[in-house]
Amino acid sequence: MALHTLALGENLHTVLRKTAQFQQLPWISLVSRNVTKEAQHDRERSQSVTAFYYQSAIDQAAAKPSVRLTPAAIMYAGRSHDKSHILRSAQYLSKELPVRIAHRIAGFRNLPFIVGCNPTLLQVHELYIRAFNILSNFPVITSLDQEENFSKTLRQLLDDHNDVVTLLAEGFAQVRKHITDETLIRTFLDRTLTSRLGIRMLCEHHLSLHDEKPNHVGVVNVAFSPRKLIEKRAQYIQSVCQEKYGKAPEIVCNGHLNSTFPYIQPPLEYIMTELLKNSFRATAEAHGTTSHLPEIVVTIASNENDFVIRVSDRGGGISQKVASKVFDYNFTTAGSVRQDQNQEVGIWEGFMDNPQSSANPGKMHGYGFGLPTARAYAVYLGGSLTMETMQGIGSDVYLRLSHIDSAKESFRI
Ligand code: ADP
Ligand code: K
Ligand code: MG
Repeated sequence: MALHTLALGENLHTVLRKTAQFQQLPWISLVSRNVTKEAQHDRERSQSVTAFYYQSAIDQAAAKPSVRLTPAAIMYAGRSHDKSHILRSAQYLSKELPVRIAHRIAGFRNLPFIVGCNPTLLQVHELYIRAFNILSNFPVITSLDQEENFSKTLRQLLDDHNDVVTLLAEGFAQVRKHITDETLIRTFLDRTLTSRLGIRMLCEHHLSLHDEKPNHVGVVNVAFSPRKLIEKRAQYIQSVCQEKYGKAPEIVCNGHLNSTFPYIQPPLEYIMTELLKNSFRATAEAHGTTSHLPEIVVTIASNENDFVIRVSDRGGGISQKVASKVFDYNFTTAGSVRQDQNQEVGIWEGFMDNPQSSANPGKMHGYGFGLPTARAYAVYLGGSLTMETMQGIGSDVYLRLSHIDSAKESFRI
């Protein structure tokens, strides 16, 4: 069957089921591009590729519901000297992760055929199948020795999946021309990115149960200070901005400067980095001829159930034509994405252990993933992200997030 005889609207799954002849098609070999790093992966690979066709284990797992926990449940899960809490956590993850991954694989299979067979997206699809195989074949964990192996496997998988966001950004940039339905992409990416965020938070939480860090219960920083985070990220972005434009605006924080509360810092760090980069870039570009730049003002308000961070810039705002698209994935006014790829999308690299170094080689913009990803994360974390802009003047972005320890039931991870 020739590729051109397929209806473009059909999804990959349907098409693959239709004919086993597909196994001989040359495009399937593209799947291996960059994936097979070592010879030992070969066997896994053939299993993975087989799983594009024979997927009953994945189908069964995908039919199960995911068990999502509140941060409070995660945080206050009893600690015990005999480390049985670590064992329980591993048992939960070894059941839960294959289900979540299977849901994502189902998402890839339901992409329209022309999208799903893009080599870069197939590469990610295969990474998920490989992770599914590794985790669902993992023996039942009953001892701390097994748990240690499981943790090693998790760490390795987290590393293997570091570039997934960059690959998705590249893949979707390549297939955009084939897609007319924006909501299709948005739904897929919102789900895939937030599910990945949840999985990574759970894994990092589990891994960090092994070592005690001051002020932390696993992934939760019990004395999180929004101001400190903002100032730290601003300092980094300032240096990137300085390098790129030869100047950078100052940042001023006001509002509830001294508030601290328990929070899971990494996703907020990602969101704030993206918002600040946008404001720094807009400010530097809107005031191209002057050396003095208007400052960026960040206001913090922390209340009973939620907290709000407003980023306010004088970066010239956004025209009406552009404003309707800024939350679209891959929409950017940065010119050719190839020219200035924004590796910040891979910020989960080194996620948790050293946020300072996790910031990738400095780029101020890139694939147009900053705002949509930040908004998807905010919604996943029980909040919202909105933008008000005054063309010719500047923009205000409001990030609202729920506290994880409020009386109101919070979001689930
Ligand atoms: P990227 O920064 O990679 O272009 P984003 O999703 O972060 O992608 O932003 C999309 C677009 O929205 C930017 O290219 C820019 O045109 C516009 N934008 C975002 N934030 C601001 C801002 N604070 N001021 C002016 N324009 C902005
Ligand atoms: K965008
Ligand atoms: Mg951006």
